[in-house]
Amino acid sequence: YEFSRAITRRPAASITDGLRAEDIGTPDLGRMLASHAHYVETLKKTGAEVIELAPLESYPDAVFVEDTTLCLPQGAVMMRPGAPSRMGEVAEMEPTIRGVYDEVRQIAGPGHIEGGDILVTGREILVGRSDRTDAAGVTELTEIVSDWGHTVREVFTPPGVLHFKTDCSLLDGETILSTKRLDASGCFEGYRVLHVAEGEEAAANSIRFNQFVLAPAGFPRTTEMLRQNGYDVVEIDNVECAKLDGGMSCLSLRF
Ligand code: CIR
Repeated sequence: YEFSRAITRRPAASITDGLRAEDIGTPDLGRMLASHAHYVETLKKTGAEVIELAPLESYPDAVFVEDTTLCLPQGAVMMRPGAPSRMGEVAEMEPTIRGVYDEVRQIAGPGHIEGGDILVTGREILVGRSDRTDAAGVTELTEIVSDWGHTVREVFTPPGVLHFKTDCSLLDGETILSTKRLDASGCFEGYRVLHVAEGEEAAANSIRFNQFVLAPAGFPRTTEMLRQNGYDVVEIDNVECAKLDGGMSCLSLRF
């Protein structure tokens, strides 16, 4: 959760065509740009360098950069998204990654894996199988990162939940913020787990970035609980990204 850099990409006008499980309204670009600017400014406030990429009209979901790459201290792994419309985002991200990493590996397939399903903790890498991440994708990632000394543990994303990290986030090396439904699967045994408040499940997609926890606004009981536990929470408007099943983690690559 301690990072010196992040990569973000500004939302494009085509965001209105972004993927969504359920149609709860068309995202408003103006409001999304304002929230995105607040998000980027908060990352920068920690002293981190933020590489801000230009909007990509041809990929409506490209603002959700997290799904394209796994950034580790030893190197980066370019993902292979399970959503066909998002496959091309990886090649768009690769030159930026090569500019900051010497070691870049690629999930070659046939499996699929998206960054939103990967949680890197202080001791292991948890990968949630989901509609976007399959067994072959997990196996290929395991082969790559075990070369770098990492252990991968395959876990499962609850049915109807887009990504593993839709329902959890890392608060520090040993502490996870999770929904009760995900924690009930037992995947966080041995960790300290804080639960989001009942009815505030969407607050689980927060991120710890240096001194701050960036959390979606509108979940007051969870925010209060985090503050009581000593976290410095910055609330970011996530109403527009939420229409596309996106949250705090999706909007950046952090390393
Ligand atoms: C998608 O369905 O792929 C996008 N609309 C949302 C991606 C969210 N990404 C993430 O949770 N890492």
